[in-house]
Amino acid sequence: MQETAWMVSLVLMLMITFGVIFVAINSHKREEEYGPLVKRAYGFRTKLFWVVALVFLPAMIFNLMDLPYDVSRAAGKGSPQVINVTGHMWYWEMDRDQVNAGQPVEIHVTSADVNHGFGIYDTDMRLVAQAQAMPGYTNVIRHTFNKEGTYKVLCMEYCGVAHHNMMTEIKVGNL
Ligand SMILES: [Cu+2]
Repeated sequence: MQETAWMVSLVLMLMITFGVIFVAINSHKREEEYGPLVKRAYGFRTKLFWVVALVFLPAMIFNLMDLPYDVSRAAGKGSPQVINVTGHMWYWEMDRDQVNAGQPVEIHVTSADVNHGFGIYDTDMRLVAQAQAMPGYTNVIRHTFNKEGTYKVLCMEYCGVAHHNMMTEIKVGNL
């Protein structure tokens, strides 16, 4: 089996080598023949460039306008409500757990030990926002809670035996 594989690779290597030598020898022989062809290809390339530029540039700008970052920042009258979160094995430490509905919230998520996943679920247990809780790094969630209620926070990354106990709540209401 190994012998066969070796023979096949040897044959392929030889074929590639001969191919490279053939191209190298012939490369400067027929410059005149290729001249018009090259010109045509370059012309096509220029046209293609403009088609791509004219189609994709507006499409890209249109798509970038949909990014939520600017909207969430502009929506806030004044400063956002900041929650600082640290994930521990196996609990969440939050410096506040009540926020106003309809007002932007900025959640700074980090971890004191291993990676955790900070996931926020609404009253129907649908995921509304999430970020990785990483040691030595702070991820920021920008979210505006429009519906009042008690939102559940669950750990979204398995982090040890009591991972399932990493639950807390965020109360969204009218303060
Ligand atoms: Cu966890």
